[in-house]
Amino acid sequence: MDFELDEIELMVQRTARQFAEKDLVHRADQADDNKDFCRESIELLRRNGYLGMIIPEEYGGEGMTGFHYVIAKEQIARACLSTGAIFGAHNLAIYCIKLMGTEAQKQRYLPLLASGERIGAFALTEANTGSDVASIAASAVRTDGHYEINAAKQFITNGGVASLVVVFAKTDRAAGHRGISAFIVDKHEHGFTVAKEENKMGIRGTSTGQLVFENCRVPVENRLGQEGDGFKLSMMVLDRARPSVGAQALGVAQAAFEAAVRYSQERVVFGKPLSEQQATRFALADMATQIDAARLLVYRAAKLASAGKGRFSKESAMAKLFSSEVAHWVVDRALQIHGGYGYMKEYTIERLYRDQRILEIYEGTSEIQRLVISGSLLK
Ligand code: COS
Repeated sequence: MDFELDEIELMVQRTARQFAEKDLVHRADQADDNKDFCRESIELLRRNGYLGMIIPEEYGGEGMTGFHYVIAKEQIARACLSTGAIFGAHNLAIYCIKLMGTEAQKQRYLPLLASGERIGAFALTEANTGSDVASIAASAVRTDGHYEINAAKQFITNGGVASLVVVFAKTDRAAGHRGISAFIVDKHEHGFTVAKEENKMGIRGTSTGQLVFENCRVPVENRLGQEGDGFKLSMMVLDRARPSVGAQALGVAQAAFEAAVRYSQERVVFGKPLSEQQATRFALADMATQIDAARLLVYRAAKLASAGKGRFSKESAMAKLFSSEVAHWVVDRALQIHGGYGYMKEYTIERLYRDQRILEIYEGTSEIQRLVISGSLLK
């Protein structure tokens, strides 16, 4: 597979990098203690046309592919992982509608998501289940042309700011994973409450909410696909989203690597810069090699996701697993090169160390990725 970027891909990369360097990088260090950060990030993404990036032009979007999305996300995350995560959660809802939405649902909701009149989120996880999707407790009971949804969804990225949430709930409790259905819930029309916003270790510029749906009445027309299609939809969306978490990992790893290079050239020990010491040079060489290897896996998975043919769960899981673990390792090495300064809040590496840790957890833990990969190998 060829990974040389074509002219349009290079343009997407250049434009995203300029946007990230001009508008995001200087804000990223304020993400930790700024309550308005998330809304400001959304506004920046909106103004620069990113909210509708993967929405077809006929529905008000930019008509770009999943591969373009990954290229842009890498640059955004290199400047600010919180903004990358906000961008990602919005697109989870978009992917749901693109994959299983009817023409009417696409016409109604995609333009609202493209313009930023609605901000998306993906509500699958619950307090008692994240990895084991089939055992969600949320219920959706059909009555006179509506479903009544009762659910408490946990750790929902964009939770506090989202106005269009794709909610997964059981329509048939006896049918296991085949009893799960997905619904478009519009906060303005159907209502739900944000019971809690989490206080997190990293990506503190994002809003992570607990969403409560209490007797929430949603018209039958808002169901995505058929009753029972929800589990499959969630898996299909995660297959497409995991390479984009990989892109977040690439961005963070790249930022940490660049910080380590800069610091090692400035810091003098034993009479010469750190960058002249063999131990540092070997560490930098290993970091760059790992990042490149991760990039190849992420780009391969993103190209497969863009082509959209067949199943690419294994490649997608490999990309997320490897790149998130590389990000962890690279940021750790970069912090070590910074020595005591790396542990201090004045240095960006301290935030990157906290920020990157989520990458091995959300959108499927590393353990889940290993299950998906081994399941595919042993089939
Ligand atoms: N695409 C399409 N269909 C898929 C699929 C995919 N990627 N993965 C599974 N399916 C289908 C299977 O074909 C099977 O279909 P049938 O009902 O026709 O038999 C069905 O879904 C069940 O598949 P499987 O038996 O593999 O499911 P498991 O219950 O074993 O669960 C894991 C699989 C654990 C991999 C899944 O639950 C998972 O990915 N969990 C992690 C969820 C996650 O990432 N949560 C994070 C929060 S979301 S931000």
